[in-house]
Amino acid sequence: MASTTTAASAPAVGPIPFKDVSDLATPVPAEASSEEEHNVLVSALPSKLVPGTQLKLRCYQGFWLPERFVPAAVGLQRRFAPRRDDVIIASLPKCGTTWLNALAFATMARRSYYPGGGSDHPLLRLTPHQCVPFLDALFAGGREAQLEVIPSPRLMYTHMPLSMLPVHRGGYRVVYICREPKDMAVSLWHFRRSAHPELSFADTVESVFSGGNTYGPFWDHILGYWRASQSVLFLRYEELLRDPAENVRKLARFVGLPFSEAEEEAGVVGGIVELCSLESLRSLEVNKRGYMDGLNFPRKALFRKGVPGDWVNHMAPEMACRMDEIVGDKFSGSGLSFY
Ligand code: PAP
Repeated sequence: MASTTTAASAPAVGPIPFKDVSDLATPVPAEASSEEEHNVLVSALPSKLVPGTQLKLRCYQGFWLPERFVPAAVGLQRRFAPRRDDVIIASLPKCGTTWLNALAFATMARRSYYPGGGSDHPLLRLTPHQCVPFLDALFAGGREAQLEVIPSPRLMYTHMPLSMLPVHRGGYRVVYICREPKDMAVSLWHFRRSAHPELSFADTVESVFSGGNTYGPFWDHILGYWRASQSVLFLRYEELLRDPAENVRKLARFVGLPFSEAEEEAGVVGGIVELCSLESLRSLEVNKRGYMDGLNFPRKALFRKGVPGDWVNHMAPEMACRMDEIVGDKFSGSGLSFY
């Protein structure tokens, strides 16, 4: 990965909204032998269901991945060919991915798409997730060739742990976002409930804090990126809420596209923050209606409350205390804390 001090050269034409180009490359059918290999590999791994859902997880190299994404992890490790100016957003689900995708897209694409009022910005007609390709789904679905048609610099996102990315084939930049774990669990429960209304809150929280939830254990996921934070830009959802403009500037510097004085004076940073605010995204038709691509979750479930500390409205003090003890124990000595 690139160091935080490396500056990228002037941008080419990317990133462009992925949805606008994703039909240009046809899927490459997996070879029968490699598909068979994958099936054997996947079926040999420990498995379990996410409580209250039919989503099967498999434990691959220490992480509980959705079953269909295990071949994606293998594909990412073996075949993903990052470009030097790639930017990858990484996160656990419900830690601010949608917001960061929007902010990073608006920041990196600002010379093609002006983020100010009255513009026809792609984020006004597409969801943030439609603008930024999801590596896990592309590699799981044999659609990775679609990444080749995107002009540089590419912006992509993943929920995979750092160990599933081809770190030795370096040169690209990784931006990670983490969130206070109790709030992450609360957000996850609300999101899943939009498709599974009977889902138990206690079961969801227990599964998150036992380490067995999607892409978990969460502590290993977070610590993997935290320990690499010399080269990874490590952001926190709560910090983004506290000072979005400063975090956008930090992001722009990290991807080698710092804001010029003229841009600062023209209020470009404020324009990006406003365009990507929860209120703004939530009010758009494209984010209000329909379902997430390929999933049975309504898009609007991604835009809920967006506040720190919502766990207090859901967890009894004893439960919160127990979860804090787990977090204290798992992050002890790491230099990372959530309080
Ligand atoms: P994903 O990983 O499945 O894409 P993600 O976007 O990380 O989900 O999580 C959704 C959370 O981010 C929601 O938090 P909540 O349930 O606690 O409310 C959602 O409200 C919040 N969120 C989405 N967009 C924004 C935004 N523009 N600003 C602040 N928070 C946001």
